[in-house]
Amino acid sequence: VQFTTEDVMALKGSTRISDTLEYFSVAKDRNLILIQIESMQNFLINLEINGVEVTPNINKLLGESIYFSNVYQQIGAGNTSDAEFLVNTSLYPAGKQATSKAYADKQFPSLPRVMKEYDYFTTTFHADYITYWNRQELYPSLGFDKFYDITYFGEEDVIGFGPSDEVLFDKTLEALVEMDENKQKFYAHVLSLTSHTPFEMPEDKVYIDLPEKYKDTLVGNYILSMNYTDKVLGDFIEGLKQEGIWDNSVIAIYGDHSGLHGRLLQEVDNKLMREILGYGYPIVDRFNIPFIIDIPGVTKGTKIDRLGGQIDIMPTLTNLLGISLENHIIFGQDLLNYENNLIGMRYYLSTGSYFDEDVLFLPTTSQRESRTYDLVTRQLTERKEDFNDKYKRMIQIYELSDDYLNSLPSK
Ligand code: GP9
Repeated sequence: VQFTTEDVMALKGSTRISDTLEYFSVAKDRNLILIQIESMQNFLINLEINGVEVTPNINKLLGESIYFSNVYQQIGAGNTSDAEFLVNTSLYPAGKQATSKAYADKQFPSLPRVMKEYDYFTTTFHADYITYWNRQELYPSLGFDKFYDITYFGEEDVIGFGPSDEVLFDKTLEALVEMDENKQKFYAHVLSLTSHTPFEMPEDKVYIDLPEKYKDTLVGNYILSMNYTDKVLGDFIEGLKQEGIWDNSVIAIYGDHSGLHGRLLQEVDNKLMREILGYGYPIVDRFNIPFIIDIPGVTKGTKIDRLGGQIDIMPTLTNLLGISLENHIIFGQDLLNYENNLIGMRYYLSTGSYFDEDVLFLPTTSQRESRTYDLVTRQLTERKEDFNDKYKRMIQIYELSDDYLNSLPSK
């Protein structure tokens, strides 16, 4: 293709924060454990209901992590699998079709591939069948050395879609210990599953009491399932510490996409969300996911409100690991060193919708006039300035990403 990452940066208008590259290589040669939490939205972070924390273990990590609070999902029709694609390539997903199907035959320049150049062993862990979302094609496209699916995790303790997150984290830990004992540094992408809609938890896996009004509501069930996942994640973290892996790793956590959306929400759910947020439940909050990086002994509790998307996760992590993406075409940026981001969405919003540092902009379609949401108040605004310049640049960015994907060689 006839363009470079710099051209993409110019279209976004993004700029370097300072002359020095902050945090470069601070986690050199550490393992990378990248945890994708099913359906996790940002409003859960530090949320208390009747004085009880919903995600106490993740909240505890914040005290020693960099927490990006203004990051958004960017998936298309491929949902969870598109999130996997985004964070492993820093490219835009296909949109109307799952990327794992639309580009099934392609070989992507990717995080696993570049990490292999630095002698990492690259693995991905998901407790479902590999065939769901065509992952038997996606994982070779991404270049993982090894995948672990339900055939490794077994069929005990099934909740909803598959083996519970407890089984996922326990057996993932076993595999990581083995790699560590073999003195093999690794990149492990770990995908949780239990907190998948409809979020119905068996009674013996409910660990907090919610007020009566949450009983049998979607919001209530969502909160209970996220609390469960947080609990077993806490056990996984303890296990990593006991096995001596924790201090020699980078642990990053993010959400793949929203859990509470659309027709699933009843009136009672919207009322509960209004109580939780202190305002109605706008689409800005629906798409807002957490992104947290803990480098034990290095990072300190820092909250960063700079705008980001799932597309930025790969370049942010490679900077920390001292891995160069110099010859890569990427559409994201290192969130610790660049600002003035432009984050695109399509499929769940009309193509060309974007987040910039101030607003979420949705262009005019055949059905609706354009709309603008303020990222601070989260509310619809009456702002009338011309949003078309960024909208046009966003469309151009999608064209470049699609062209690039089409130009890639087959596996
Ligand atoms: C399926 C699981 C859930 O394997 O990852 O996918 P989703 O329905 O959330 O896209």
